[in-house]
Amino acid sequence: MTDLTPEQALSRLEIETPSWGYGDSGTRFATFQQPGRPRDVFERLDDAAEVQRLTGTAPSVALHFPWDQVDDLGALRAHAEQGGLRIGAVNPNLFQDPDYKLGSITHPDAGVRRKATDHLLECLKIAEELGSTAQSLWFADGTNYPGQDDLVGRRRRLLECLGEVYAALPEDQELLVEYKLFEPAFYATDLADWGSSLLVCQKLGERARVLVDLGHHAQGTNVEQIVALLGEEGRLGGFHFNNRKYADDDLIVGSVNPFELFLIFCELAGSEHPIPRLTIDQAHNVEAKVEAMVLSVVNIQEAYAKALLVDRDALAAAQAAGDVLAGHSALLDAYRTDVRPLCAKVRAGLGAAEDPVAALRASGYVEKITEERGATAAVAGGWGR
Ligand code: LRH
Ligand code: MN
Repeated sequence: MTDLTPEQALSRLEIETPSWGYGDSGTRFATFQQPGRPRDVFERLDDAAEVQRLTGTAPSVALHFPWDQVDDLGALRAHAEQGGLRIGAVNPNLFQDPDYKLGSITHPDAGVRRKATDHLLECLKIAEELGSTAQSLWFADGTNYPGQDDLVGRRRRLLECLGEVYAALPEDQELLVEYKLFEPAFYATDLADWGSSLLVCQKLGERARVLVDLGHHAQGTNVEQIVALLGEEGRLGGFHFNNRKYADDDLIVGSVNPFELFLIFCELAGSEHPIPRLTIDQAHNVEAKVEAMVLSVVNIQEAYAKALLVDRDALAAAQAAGDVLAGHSALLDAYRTDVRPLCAKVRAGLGAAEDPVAALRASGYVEKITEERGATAAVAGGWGR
């Protein structure tokens, strides 16, 4: 619970955009390239800097390795800082190398586990050079058929590898452990739900916390309740914001279920704990990528603004009195408030645009990068590149 005014709290909101959200992305069916797409991580940072310029609320960028690998990490860090950005969470990639078909840190073969662990240890060093303070870990590890592997054996291998990584974790870094119900594994995913991640974090140590990706739950899951529970345990490390109608659709946050997003921010705004890392994790397969990211930041700002307007005293009184609908209405009143003027005022106060989407369209930025970068590459780059 903050004693800041909604305006003050909103002006302190910081959202992390994903480098891979600016690059090519698609489904198993196709990757459609967009004119003006960034050709390397430096241009992905340029697009992120434009989102920060327009919204004033997106000062950091999450990176993915090796998708964002460069020879000179110092030059990458400097390029980010020149754009008014800092490097956010480092995301190791243990889901594309053919060696990881049957798993990475859970793989039956010790040599493959060694290779996976070495990549995680390398990412600790990469983060140090980039000034990043978080390792954001997602493992595609899982099986497709009963009997394919020993589920307990995989668990022990996972804990052994992560134990080595946690022991090497620099003081200023934390581990964020993401879970996902399924895909690419379709029988058993080794980190399938919040409980599975929480148990791992509790075994590792205080600087290991759970990351909640909004697209990683079974249909009907009450995500805001998971947020409340993990927050109460002091183990809510961060979010991957996006939205879905069916599975891990990675659509624009707030575009399918804005009320759920509002309820998640009600839990965050009502918590004694500071707001955790707020990262967007989306794939803009058909929509304009830079505008999609700008709209996503605006949707998160508005959800938080509405949550900050909840009359907490009225809510608490209704809940204490068992007045069910008075409690519900206390949330509805805030949710139904038009917070666009408040958010516009806060953005203007930060030197950003009152209406970032309109400002982007009027800026000619997309036309400029399309001119500079050319229409599309000969061959689709595939995810994140
Ligand atoms: C997995 C995931 C993970 C990222 C990837 C791009 O579905 O959410 O967070 O590494 O998307
Ligand atoms: Mn994610």
